[in-house]
This record gives sequence, C-alpha cells and structure tokens, in this order.
Amino acid sequence: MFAVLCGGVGAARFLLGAKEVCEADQLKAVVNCGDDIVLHGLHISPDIDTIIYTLSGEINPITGWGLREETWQAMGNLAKLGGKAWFNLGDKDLATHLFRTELLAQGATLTQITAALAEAFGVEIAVLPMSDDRIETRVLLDETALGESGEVGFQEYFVKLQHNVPVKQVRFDGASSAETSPQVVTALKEAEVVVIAPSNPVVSIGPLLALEEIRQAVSKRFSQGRPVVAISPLIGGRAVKGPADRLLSELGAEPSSVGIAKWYEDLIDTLIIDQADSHEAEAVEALGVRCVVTATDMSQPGVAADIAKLAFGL
Ligand code: FO1
Repeated sequence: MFAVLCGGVGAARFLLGAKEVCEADQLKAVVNCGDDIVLHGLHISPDIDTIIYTLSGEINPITGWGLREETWQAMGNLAKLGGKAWFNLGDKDLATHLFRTELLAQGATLTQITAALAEAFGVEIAVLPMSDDRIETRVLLDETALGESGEVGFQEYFVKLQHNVPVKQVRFDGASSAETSPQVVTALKEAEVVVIAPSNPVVSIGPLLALEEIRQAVSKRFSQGRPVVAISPLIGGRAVKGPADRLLSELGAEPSSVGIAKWYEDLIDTLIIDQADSHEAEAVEALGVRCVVTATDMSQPGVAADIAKLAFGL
C-alpha cells in the first residue's frame, strides 16, 4: 500500500498516473483541508473535490477545478442579487457542497462524507481528509505592497486576490489542537512508501505537516529508514501551477530543488526533480537526500505513471 500526501491539481494528476501502475485499493490519498471554506453556509473542500473529480474523469479540463460541462446559473443570479460571487460555484458542483454540508450538520465526519462522495463518483482510491477537525490556512499579507494588509483566508488570497500580493506569513489556524483520523495514522504507518505529491509545499503540504500526528508519523518513518519520497512541484525553478515559487521566496526559502529538499529536511530520503533542474542534483544529494532526475511535466502522456513507478520503487 502507498500513501500520498496531497494538495489539489498536481496531486490529482499524480494519482491518475499512480492508478495506472498499481491497484486502486493499494493507494491512500491523504488530502489537504486547509483550503476549505464556508461560503453561503456551505462547506467547500476544494482539494478533496479536485481529487475526486479528477479520478472520476469529471474534472473541468480547462480550469483544473470544478466539474466538466458545468453551468453557472446560480452564480449569475447570486451576482444579480448582490451576493458574494467571487468564488465560482457551478450548478453541478453546488450539489457536492449541499450534500457535504447537510451531512456535516447531521453529525457525519468529513472522512465519512468524503468516502460517500468518492463512492458516488466511482473513485476506488481511498480519499482521506487530513483531519475531521477544522484547520484554516490563513495568509498574512505584506502591508508594504499594494496597500493590502492584514490576514485573509486562503481562498481570499488565492482566488479573490489571485495570489497576486506578497505574503509575509502563512499559518494553519486550529492545527495545534486538531487530531487526524485513525485511517490517516494507519495509512502513514503501514504504507510501503509515503509520497509527498508535487503540490505546493507551503500551502498544500504545509497544513498536513502542521498536524502533529502526520509530521510525527512521517518523521518517524524517515528516522527508521523507511521510504518517504517527495516530488518537486517546480520545473526550471518555476511552479507548474499557482504561487509555490513566489511563496517559497517570500517566506525566505529558495524556489529550487535545493529549496524543496531543505523544506522537507528530516522528512524525506528521496526527491524527484525535473530534467530542467538536473544541475541541482548534486547539491540536493549533498544535503543527504537521494535525487532522482526525470521528466515531471504531467501534462505529457505517461509522465505521471512513470513518476509514480519511480516514487513507489516499482
Ligand atoms: N479557483 C479559482 O481560481 N477561482 C474560483 O472561482 C474557484 C472556485 C472553486 C470552486 C470549487 C472548488 O472546489 C475549487 C475552486 N477553485 C477556484 C479552485 C481552488 O480554490 C484552488 O485551486 C485550490 O484551493 C488550491 O489548491
């Protein structure tokens, strides 16, 4: 069994490849919920939904989030009423949030609801929220830039401000007292390999590692010499999607393979990096991290499956 620590789009693409090289029941995705937001009274879990929609073939191929062949009638009407319409919820996608919110109100856990959603979408991989407790990624903006200041929720930073503002600090509200589910703890303990998906190390993997039980489980494996493999989300020092490179620099880390290796210091034994960054392999290995150089552009056919094979040691 293989456990994968996941953000949204990059992780979902990796899992599609992973599914080609091993049985679906051998895969457990542990997914970031720091991006979750309550809007219009609805609980939205973007990374969980991106993974379920991608694995079921229902993802919107243009945006990388939301459902394919979506319509936007509800949002259009909401905008006319003067409601909050900056976070786009498609008509079909709304059903997912209605379903989740109603079941949460009835006392079901996010883990149970996610399993029900995955089953309804025909997803065979175990999709496990990182926690059933609420953890909120909060972003402190640099007040010296653009006149923006103060702290905002992750989606306000990412969608409303289009991650176009310098960041001073990121914190994960609720993480210090949150627990993770027994399913996640067992997955991280029993997996042959734990893989850190090519997701944003700061805001996608950061919330997972901010949970004591997850960090401890990964770090224990590492100290026991059991494989923990990360895949760099950078190609040529740039994020494939989103602000990973900028966030790393803004928070004082290098937006490079070396920077990623240092970010995951004492957690990973292997880092898979892109060919475009091969000149960094020696410097990564000098940090005591085995460095594997390969093609990592998962928009190309077969690449995600090839990386999964390397990561899983198959
Ligand atoms: N991303 C956007 O850039 N704009 C949106 O309006 C938007 C809406 C949205 C609705 C549901 C959902 O599950 C995801 C959505 N996303 C949107 C993507 C999402 O906010 C981010 O890509 C992730 O949180 C980052 O991993």
